[in-house]
Amino acid sequence: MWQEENNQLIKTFVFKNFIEAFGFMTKVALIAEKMDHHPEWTNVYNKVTIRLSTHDAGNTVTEKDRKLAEAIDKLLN
Ligand code: H2B
Repeated sequence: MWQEENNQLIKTFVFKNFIEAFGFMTKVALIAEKMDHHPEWTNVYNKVTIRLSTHDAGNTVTEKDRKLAEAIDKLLN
């Protein structure tokens, strides 16, 4: 579940290993570029934490963040 806190949508994804996590990040990167909407994220080995907010809207959560969150979730089903 994406949690909304401090004007960000936040979710942590856990994978088997680093290469699975990085593969996921690669797919997210292509989607983000296509949507011209980019994540703030951290990766530690098999975990990827994504934080979404819209910088152009003063770092608030907008429809763009919700759309990107939905597109990211779809990668995993
Ligand atoms: N990503 C995010 N997360 N927020 C933005 O406001 C944003 C972005 N703006 N990616 C886009 C790029 C903008 O800077 C470019 C010029 O379209």
